[in-house]
Amino acid sequence: MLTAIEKTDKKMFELIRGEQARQAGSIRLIPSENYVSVAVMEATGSCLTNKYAEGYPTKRYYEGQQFTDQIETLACERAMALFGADGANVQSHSGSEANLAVYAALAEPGETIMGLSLPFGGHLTHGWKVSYTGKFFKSVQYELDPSTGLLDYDQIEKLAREHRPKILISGSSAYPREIDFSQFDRIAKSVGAYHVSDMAHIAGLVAGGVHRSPVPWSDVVTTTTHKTLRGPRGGMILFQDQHAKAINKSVFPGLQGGPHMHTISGVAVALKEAATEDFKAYARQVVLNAKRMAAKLMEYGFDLVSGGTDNHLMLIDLRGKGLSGKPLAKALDRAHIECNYNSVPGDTAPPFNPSGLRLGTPAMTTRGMKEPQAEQVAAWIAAIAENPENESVIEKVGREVTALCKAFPVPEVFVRIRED
Ligand code: DSN
Repeated sequence: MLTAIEKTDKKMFELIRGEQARQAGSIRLIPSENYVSVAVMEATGSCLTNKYAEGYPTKRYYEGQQFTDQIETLACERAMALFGADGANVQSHSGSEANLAVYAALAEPGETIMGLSLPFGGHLTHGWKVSYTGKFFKSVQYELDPSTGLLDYDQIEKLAREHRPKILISGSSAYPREIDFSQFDRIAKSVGAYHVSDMAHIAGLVAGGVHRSPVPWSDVVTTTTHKTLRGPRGGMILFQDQHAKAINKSVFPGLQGGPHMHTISGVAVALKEAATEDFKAYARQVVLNAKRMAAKLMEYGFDLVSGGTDNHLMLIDLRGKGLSGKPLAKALDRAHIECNYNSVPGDTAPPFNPSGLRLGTPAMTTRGMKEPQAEQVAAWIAAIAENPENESVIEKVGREVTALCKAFPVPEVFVRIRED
């Protein structure tokens, strides 16, 4: 039977089908990606995409909110219960918008924000110079200790005392170690700053109890909903009661119009899933897989930033092997192993061809892969890194990856858009 898309738009049908096959047939190691459940996909692809709901539950600017009010309230209640927060806003369209909304709520343009520098693992929106967060606010950036690849809380404190930021940001996009949020809280309090934590990468690990939570140590916590948390793509903000009014006003009407109710319903489903014992086991396995992959990669002679991982990701520093990230990532992609090239601390190579690879285990773990598969992936990466231009090795690895992917199927979604 033809799907509706196939009938209406053959070209788009083929493109979506191609992407679905690509996702099913690749080992996806980009640490910020995952596979959502069929339940999350159904909610996200539901009739809620047809509805405007500007405002907040019971205070909307449009009628017809009999169900949307309940959906948004449910999503907020689940977020607050899962993370132990006083309040939640689930309307941000993305993590970047959530961050900007929070800074705008807590600081005036031109005031100082302080976050981890992008080449050291921070996010663009933590005040990096090309992001508006680095233009609207005065941005001070801390770095990792180049000798250990670790956060240096003494340095952060020194910088905070010197610049006295209005907002101190913790959290990262490429930091493989556990973050001690209590240190950030202490430093922020000592200089009169707000502590904003961006837990986008680790939200699922926090929900699963395998990473300490930033919530008790932060004024405000932002997150995306689609990484380790395994929901649809979106943003979420958790806050202490005292910040509720400012944060909500900043998201709407400050930065956005109507919330994406289809996404919010998918987030609510993902939050329910994240509160289960199955999800706790998933989060544990994500970390076990990452640790095993990291250990194996080091056995194969790779340098890992900070010498390993505590969480879902690792960062290979390829400088010792005389390789750079982009050609190796492209060679791996030809073997259906998907990762991203990334700067490493102290990198002098340009960001478009940096010296590192960033790998993560959330997506492969969703497929049910465990330590033996993590070891196998490390062996394949090592084989291709030996000679990234040897197409016969790449083809051989590619065939083996395809076989492994068949043994660990992904949540089946495409059939769900068939008409019946
Ligand atoms: N959060 C980034 C990542 O880690 O991939 C994208 O903005």
